[in-house]
Amino acid sequence: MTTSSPLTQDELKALVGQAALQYVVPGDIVGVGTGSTVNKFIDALAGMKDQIRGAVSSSIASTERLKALGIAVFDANDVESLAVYIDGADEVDGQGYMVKGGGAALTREKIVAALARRFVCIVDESKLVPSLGRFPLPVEVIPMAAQHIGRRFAALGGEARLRLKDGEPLVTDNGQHILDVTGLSITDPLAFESEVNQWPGVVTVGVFAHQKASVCLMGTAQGVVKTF
Ligand code: ABF
Repeated sequence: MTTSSPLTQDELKALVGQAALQYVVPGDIVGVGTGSTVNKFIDALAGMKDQIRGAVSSSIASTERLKALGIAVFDANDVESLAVYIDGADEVDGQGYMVKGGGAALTREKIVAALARRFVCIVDESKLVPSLGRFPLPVEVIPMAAQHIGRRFAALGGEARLRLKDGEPLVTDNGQHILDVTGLSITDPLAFESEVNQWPGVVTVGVFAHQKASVCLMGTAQGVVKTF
């Protein structure tokens, strides 16, 4: 009996990217996230681009990929709401709470997610966690506030590091910086997001609890599982 080799993480991402198409409403404008899993969705979406009006994108990177595939990209201000937002995550728990921002696009992701009636999270099985906090928490900050915010995280037992790119502080699509915070145990994602969101200098915290996922498609060796 031959056993098939386990699927690679890339193949799992392609599986869920394709599976997310079932949530796209023909004739609609689709909310599109950021990251390598979403890239698989974008590539699959191109196969039905004549059935949609276009997309609202959450990053320059996704915008460029969408346009290169001939999919029109609308400004978020051009729409009042979206039927669906498709995005990845760095961590997702069983209730749909997520940690996002590994791709530095968390602010625009949260903005577009807030426009959507349904948030479909697409992940490979490595992203499912019992509770949030294993992945270093991304926080987009106004640069002048970075040290002060880092001290506030230290008071919570966290350690904040400025995200670098080529040895310099990474600058987001919005011109801000990112702190990655380790050592946190996020037992109440809603309360944590509400608390950190209102710290002066915080642009966006990478906990998606108020904008949590309503559907989660997970790529597993057995195929795509709808975990909720
Ligand atoms: C994006 O997807 C980010 O918020 C998150 O960090 C990333 C996950 O990236 P990947 O799909 O490449 O694992 O939405």
